[in-house]
Amino acid sequence: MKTDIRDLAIFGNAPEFADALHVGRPNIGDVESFGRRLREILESRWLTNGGPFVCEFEEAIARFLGVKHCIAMCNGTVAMEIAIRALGLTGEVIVPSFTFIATPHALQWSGITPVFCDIDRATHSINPKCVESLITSRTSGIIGVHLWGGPCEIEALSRIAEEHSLKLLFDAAHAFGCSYNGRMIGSFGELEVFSFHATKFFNTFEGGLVATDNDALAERIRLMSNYGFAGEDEVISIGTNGKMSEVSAAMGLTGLESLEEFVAANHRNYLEYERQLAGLPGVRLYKHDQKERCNYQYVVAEIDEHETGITRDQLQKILWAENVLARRYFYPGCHRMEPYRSDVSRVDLLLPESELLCNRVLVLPNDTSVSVQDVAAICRTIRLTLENATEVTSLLAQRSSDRIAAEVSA
Ligand code: T4K
Repeated sequence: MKTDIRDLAIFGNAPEFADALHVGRPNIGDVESFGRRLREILESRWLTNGGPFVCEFEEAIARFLGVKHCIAMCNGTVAMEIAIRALGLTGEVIVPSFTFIATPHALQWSGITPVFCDIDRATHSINPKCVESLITSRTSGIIGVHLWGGPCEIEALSRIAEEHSLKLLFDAAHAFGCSYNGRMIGSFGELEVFSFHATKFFNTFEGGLVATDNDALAERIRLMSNYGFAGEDEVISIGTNGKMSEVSAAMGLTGLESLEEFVAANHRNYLEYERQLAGLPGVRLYKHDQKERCNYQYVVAEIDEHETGITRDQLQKILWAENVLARRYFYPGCHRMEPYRSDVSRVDLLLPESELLCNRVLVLPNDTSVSVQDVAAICRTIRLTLENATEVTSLLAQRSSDRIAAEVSA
């Protein structure tokens, strides 16, 4: 156990963890159960194209979410692109910048301009007041992102969408197993899009899904995800290949059997992070509404360098040296990534809250491979660093000037 900052790995010592702790280590579920399904797939020689496991998976998810239609897809990004096209979105769509790049990219890829909107400090999600100020005659829709599994302000967004006749859809990539006013996320807006990527707490290796209560829309999306095929050799719409494979569905069905266990491990660790970091000046954990269901996957710490005396990036480097691969999701913000940052029409873009969070957020490891003892050790490193911030920063400065001197003399 490290009790002196001179023991930190960044100053040349052994790391706290021999094996890296990741943000996004997949939860696996019961290997035997998956193995049985895999054998069945191989023996049946039915590997994809709406096979029995995909059908079973879609039905199971629809029951779990309490939604009429679920269309499983190869990943969340393609699911979003198909959803955008099926909804007939055009022109401009309002979207937060503080999200994974897939959200605006799905629009841009479809020839639609993502109009970046600022977020609310408390929810980290799109701010309905900012949404209203961005609506123009070209706006066709709004995409809310339930960031970290915390629901957007769904009622306010629904009101705005209705008043302006806009389509409202949600990127629910983080929100599988989460609720809003007691109702599972999945049936709000026109549709909601999930990601079941390996790094999500519930995964299908790669995978995604569109959930909707709208019969006609579901039909269109299903057609589009299979090239528009309505029969053996009849194509009735534009389409692409968005299909989920049988092996992914088998992984999903296996994961569903352990879902409660995954959430329980996440929640246990979340509470431990909360306990261990309590009272540490300048560190604030993103809080979930206790009345709602939540998957507790993302443990999101805001590091306020004015209070901690050390920057988020310095803390990240210290943690990485200890083999704790904490992530700066979603730095530097989509608007500061290509092709958006070079777009001259965006030079006046002001997103103060998004900028602030992009520079403060550090996401900490949390999954079934992370133990309570691991969490305690991570938090000890954070506490040791922040409680000695002045000394740590001067040692870091010393270390970098020594390095420069060594390079110059080499
Ligand atoms: N909307 C939102 C809000 C999203 O967050 C995402 C995806 C999407 C849409 C799009 O859904 P998909 O099309 O992906 O279904 C990761 C994921 O690739 C991405 O799916 C996810 N969001 C995003 C938040 O995280 P990276 O670039 O951070 O991944 P990477 O390769 O650095 O992996 C993260 C950590 O996980 C690493 O430390 C290694 C570890 N890892 C990763 C994989 C793939 C493992 O231990 N095992 C693995 O198999 O984007």
